[in-house]
Amino acid sequence: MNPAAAQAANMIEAAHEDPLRPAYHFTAPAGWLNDPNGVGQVDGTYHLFYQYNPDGPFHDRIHWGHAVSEDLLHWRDRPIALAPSTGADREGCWSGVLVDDDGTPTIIYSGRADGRELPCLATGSADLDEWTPRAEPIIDAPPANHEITAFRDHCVWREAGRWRQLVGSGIAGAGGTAFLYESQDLRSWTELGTLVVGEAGDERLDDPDWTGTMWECVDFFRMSRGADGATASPDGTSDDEHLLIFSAWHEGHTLHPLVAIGSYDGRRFAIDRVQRLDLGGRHAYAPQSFRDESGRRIMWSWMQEGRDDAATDRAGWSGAMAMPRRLWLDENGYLCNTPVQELTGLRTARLRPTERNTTGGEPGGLEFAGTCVDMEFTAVLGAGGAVEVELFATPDGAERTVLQLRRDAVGLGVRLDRSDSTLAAGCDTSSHTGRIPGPGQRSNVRLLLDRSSLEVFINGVALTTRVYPTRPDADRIRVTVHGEARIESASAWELSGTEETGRALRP
Ligand code: DQQ
Repeated sequence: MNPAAAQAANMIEAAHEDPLRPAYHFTAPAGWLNDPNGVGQVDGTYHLFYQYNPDGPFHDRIHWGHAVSEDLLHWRDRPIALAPSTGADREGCWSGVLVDDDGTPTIIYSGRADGRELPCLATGSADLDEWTPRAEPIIDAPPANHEITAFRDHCVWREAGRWRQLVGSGIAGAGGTAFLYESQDLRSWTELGTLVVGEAGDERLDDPDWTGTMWECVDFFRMSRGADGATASPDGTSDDEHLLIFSAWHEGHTLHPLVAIGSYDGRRFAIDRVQRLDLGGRHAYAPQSFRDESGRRIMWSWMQEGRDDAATDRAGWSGAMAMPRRLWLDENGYLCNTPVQELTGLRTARLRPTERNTTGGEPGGLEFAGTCVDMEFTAVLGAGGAVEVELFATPDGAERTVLQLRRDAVGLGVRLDRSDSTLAAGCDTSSHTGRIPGPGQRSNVRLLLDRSSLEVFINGVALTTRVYPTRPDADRIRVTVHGEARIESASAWELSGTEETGRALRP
């Protein structure tokens, strides 16, 4: 075996042996994965392209990996779609989208060369397996009349018989933005100015609502309250609202995805309100959504790692996709997300809980065991009542991740405490906190555990995070209620793994 082949085999083997690699979430064969790209459904088949480095578990010389699925759960690798060439993408093929150009599959992406990115285009074969990039960018420079912080990532749609494109950016001294362009043929573009400009103000890296100085991975579409999302085109019904999802970025910090909701007049977007898309912030970064053939708006995002480079290097892999989620606007105009219903198809054994007594001797808790688990329950919380769920916990509590839901004077608060989530050094153990909108006492809670990934959904509010327990007995799930609180209909299932066998770094 030549040294490169031996290195590839070692990386794949290390990834397979890592007990913390998710079993039912999509990961690359090994190496590095970041943003979902070109997500869509063509003739019934779902396509997931993704930012991929097959040469190691670090961000470098980014390719576009490609996988297909019929059920959003089981994926088959396809050949790498894009690789750095000698042209405008010679340093990497960064994020972008897939569109249907009158029957020709077409990718619009950010080609990186000379330390900056420019919009590029590649055309594909009918089966989306072979791609031919154009040597020259389709927009040869960022807008000249602004001092910009960066210029990359794309959202492309049809509007009034023409193509429209947004490119994520930021204006120095002002805030994040997206530049709007128009084209007849996807190759020659006219700039129409900024869609909207954020207000960055002072640097606030720890503020989960800060909109940052640059907007990565802009995703623009419209939706009606109580219905699934359509395209960004303005010819919807009068009760439609427009939504701009972006990932707030600042000088190399990938901060968190946010959603701006408002109205669009064909040139400008007037923001009415901004909300967090996921209370786990950077662990659900760079989301991209599409409308599937059944009309659902489905979103993918990148579950960034939270362990250090040395651990990632040993593991041979980095990055997983969050479960694909269905998006909808509730009747109050809040953007909700929940795992696609297909996921229940992975449920195998139903987990039997054991009743636990509280420290006062009263029955008040349940205990399950498992690390690849889908669990749901209803929490009924009166004033001051709380529910606590310990996850990935050892029997002695030396390792445990704690989710707490508490009803206080203002409403329902959630806290995810990772301070004891691992005995390993070098992991991100910061907490996530947030509020769950709505006045009711009942909350539907869904938990997805997958070895090092944890996704929580409470009444449509998502919290995605990563934890790295070290002990093999860190498999307890303990639910405890405090004060005016009770749990109804708790169920949990083990989920089966979905990874294709015999994967190669360059399929
Ligand atoms: N990742 C890509 C960029 C994008 C960033 C590079 C977001 O195109 O801005 O891999 O994670």
